[in-house]
Amino acid sequence: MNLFDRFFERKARSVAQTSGRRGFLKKFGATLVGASTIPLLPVARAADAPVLPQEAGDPSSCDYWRYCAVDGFLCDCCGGSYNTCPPGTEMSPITWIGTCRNPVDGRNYVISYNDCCGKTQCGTCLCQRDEGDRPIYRSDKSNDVNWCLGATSSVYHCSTAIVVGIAFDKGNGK
Ligand code: ABN
Repeated sequence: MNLFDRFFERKARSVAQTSGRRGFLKKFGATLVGASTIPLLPVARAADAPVLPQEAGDPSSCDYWRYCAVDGFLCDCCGGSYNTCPPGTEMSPITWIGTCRNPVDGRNYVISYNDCCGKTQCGTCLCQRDEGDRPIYRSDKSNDVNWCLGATSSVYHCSTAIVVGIAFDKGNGK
């Protein structure tokens, strides 16, 4: 008998000596029940839920909380809304990102200021709050950029303000 056979024979005898059929079924059943609970554990499920902050304020006013770092014409005044482009325009795939405090729940949200492109500039509701903006020579930190340069048409029309997540402060997890 080779080593392999002897090893399994010994294991089988040891299992037979230490457990009866009932014991085996009990352990097997417990394993099945335990395994079935694994998908119920709270594994990052919250990350998939959309972030929908409670709203207050007027999205066609420059004072609206989402616009804290915007530089552009508000799409809400141009036939679109704070998070959609007006008909006939295309949303830029590259954007300027800001962090704004929602006055309703006191939390900070990450806002993406996607430009809408393909029509000449809207011309109403110019809003320049510029929080976190740096001079254009720091191009990585400047919002004074036409993000339509990354779209099919480079013609800028207006800017949206889309919540893309909650901003957590370093350290306290809030
Ligand atoms: N992102 C708004 C914008 C567009 C064109 C030029 C400057 C700023």
